[in-house]
Amino acid sequence: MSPLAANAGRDRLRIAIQKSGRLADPARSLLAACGLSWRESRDRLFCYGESLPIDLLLVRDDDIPGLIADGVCDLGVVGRNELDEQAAERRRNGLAPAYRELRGLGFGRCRLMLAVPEHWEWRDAAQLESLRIATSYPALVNEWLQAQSVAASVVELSGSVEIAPKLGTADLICDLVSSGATLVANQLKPVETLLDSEAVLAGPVREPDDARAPLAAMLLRRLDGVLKLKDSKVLMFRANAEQVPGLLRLLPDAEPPSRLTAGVEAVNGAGAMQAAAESGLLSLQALCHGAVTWQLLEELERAGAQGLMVLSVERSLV
Ligand code: PRT
Ligand code: ZN
Repeated sequence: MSPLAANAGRDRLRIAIQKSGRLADPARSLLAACGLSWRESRDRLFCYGESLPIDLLLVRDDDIPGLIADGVCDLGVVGRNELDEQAAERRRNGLAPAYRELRGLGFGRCRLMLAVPEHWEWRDAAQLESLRIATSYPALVNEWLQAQSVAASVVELSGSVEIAPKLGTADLICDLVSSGATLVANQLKPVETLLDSEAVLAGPVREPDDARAPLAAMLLRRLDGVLKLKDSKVLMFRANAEQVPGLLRLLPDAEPPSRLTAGVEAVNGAGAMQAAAESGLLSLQALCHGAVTWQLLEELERAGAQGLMVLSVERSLV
């Protein structure tokens, strides 16, 4: 489909996500947390957006960068590894960039790593001269080799990369690693990281200038709210003004002190606030990113905090 045909008269936003695989469920959950809902189609390739004019296209992850480049989709959720590989491939073919990463989404984390047989003594990339590297990411590996000024040959494989050294089709590999168990099972060890990857939201280099633009902006704003609050908690407590600096030092992951506000919005009720005001205590709240453990609460209590309460954050536009 030509980009023009794909784009003509579209007033609904279309997002490509993986149909099945590692990124499929988390991508859906994340979009649902942004307030999107869909009517499932029978063929399960296209889901019509019900709550908002935002539809889903369910595809293979490898197809997502191309669908964005062709204007068939406006956004896509795809691994950075896949996006960067196809971008490197475009560069190799002298094509202009066609998509860009808009947000890291914090799931599907893995690393593209060079791995060598366990018994090798690894020093540096110069060792790779004239060797064969099996990978499903030839463009990224070639760019990396070039940056290292090393001439090695890249053997492209679409799957089962890690058995290539055993089969004798390559000397080492470059593949995605998450737990590292697959490498261990194949007597390989990771030695260099070429890319830190996670699922990303990708979009075209040129944004649409029609009804899809405000939809995309709204989605990004909601997404930022969801991502920011993913592991966040509101911590509420009371303390004397002079104890506040010491308490803040115990909350390194909290929003800056300016966000720690006195009184007014406290949810522990007017009665408690009144009592706090009368006793000369401040009612305080801090938005904390990261774990708020029992141990932290106990330390805060020892440092003078009273009436500690930890609350989940449902939604926020910040
Ligand atoms: O059908 P479709 O083409 O859509 O799916 P796919 O089979 O190409 O992709 P899928 O679902 O396997 O992976 C989708 C994306 O998940 C990848 O592009 C990465 O961005 C991300 N991801 C995260 C991973 C891994 N972790 C991962 N561990 N993708 C693949 N692996 C493989 C890796 O290649 C190796 O074979 O898992 C094995 C290693 O795992 P560990 O835990 O033993 O290190
Ligand atoms: Zn794939």
